[in-house]
Amino acid sequence: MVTAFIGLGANILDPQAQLITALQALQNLPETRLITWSSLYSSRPLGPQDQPDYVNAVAEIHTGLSAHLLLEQLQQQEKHQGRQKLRHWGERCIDLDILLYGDEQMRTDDLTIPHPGLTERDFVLQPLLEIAPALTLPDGRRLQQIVPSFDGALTQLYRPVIDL
Ligand code: ROI
Repeated sequence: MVTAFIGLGANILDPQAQLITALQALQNLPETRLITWSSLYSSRPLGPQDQPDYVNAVAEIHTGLSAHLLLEQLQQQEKHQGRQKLRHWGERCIDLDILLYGDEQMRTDDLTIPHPGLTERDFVLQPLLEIAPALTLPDGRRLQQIVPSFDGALTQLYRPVIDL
């Protein structure tokens, strides 16, 4: 089993409910257990400003799936929840990103791990710090020492109840 961290985001069609549905779905992926999850956070959009604020969270899973199979499963879940590509960096009803997959570093056409936005975006770093404050990245840097370049005025909302 590999410890992986998943970033969740949404800003249309009841974002909080979409994130809770997606957290529940992580628990139901094959060969996968949901270990813990962060609070939901409200954040200003990175990208075009004429879109609603986002709700973001991070989850920790243990999985027997390879990184690519995990990506496939996450994309299937996004589809299931009605994700449509509207515009580049535009609004979305659910976005599920692999942030970290064990200590792997990889770069393929469809998958870069660690996620390039991980160290840049406060809406990823803050929830990740909430659930894994002692985390060290595959390149040896400590999460706590990273200062994000995008600071979207994050507000911590609440930690949802998920039935495991
Ligand atoms: N902005 C915020 N605040 N949160 C997100 O999850 C998010 N996701 C995206 C883009 C459009 C880059 N902006 C975002 O994909």
